[in-house]
Amino acid sequence: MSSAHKLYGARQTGSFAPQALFEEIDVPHAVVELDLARGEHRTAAFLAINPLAQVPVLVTPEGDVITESAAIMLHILERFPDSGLIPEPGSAARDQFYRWLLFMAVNVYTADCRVVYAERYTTDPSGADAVKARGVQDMDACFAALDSAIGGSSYTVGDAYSAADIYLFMLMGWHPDPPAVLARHRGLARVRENVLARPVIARLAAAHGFV
Ligand SMILES: N[C@@H](CCC(=O)N[C@@H](CS)C(=O)NCC(=O)O)C(=O)O
Repeated sequence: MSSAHKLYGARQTGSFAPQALFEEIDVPHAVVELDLARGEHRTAAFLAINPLAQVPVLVTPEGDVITESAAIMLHILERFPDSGLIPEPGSAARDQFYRWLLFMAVNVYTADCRVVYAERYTTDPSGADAVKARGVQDMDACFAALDSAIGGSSYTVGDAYSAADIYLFMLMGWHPDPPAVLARHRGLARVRENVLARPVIARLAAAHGFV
């Protein structure tokens, strides 16, 4: 049993958000970086941890395995309640935090999976291009909804920086054409700029190749 949280991840993947959250709140953690291109997420050792062959995976100090990027974010926020990166329990802002974090995980992340892994989402050997095109359209529609919810605010949930902003920053980086998204959506561009102004994020975003 290890004494620190262990995060299995890979460059430019969903492990960025929990890694950035750990670093923002200065919690000791170990990152095990896998090379997905070399199939390191399909080894027997990793499949024993996550049979889905996906990152991110968090192993808690107690040895419990948590998959699903949003669940990992929520685990960290609950375990470290002084993080300041989630609105107060019971507040209307907390509801909006859950709303948009889950919206992103359920809709934007999966749309991106259809873009990146299009061939997995069709039984038609020639259908991948259409799946990918629809995935991009769906990402665009989701980003428009997020931008509209942000309006003139500084962050995803009002004017307070939260873990939802880290997650949104990551998803914006996955779009095939981020500059086009940012040009269309001033709210998203503002949030991205505010998130990138944070030294921890700027450093990690560069390491992951997001900037
Ligand atoms: N629903 C999962 C999705 C995880 C996921 O799709 N991870 C990708 C990287 S972003 C992955 O591991 N891809 C490797 C593969 O599927 O072969 C989450 O939110 O954590």
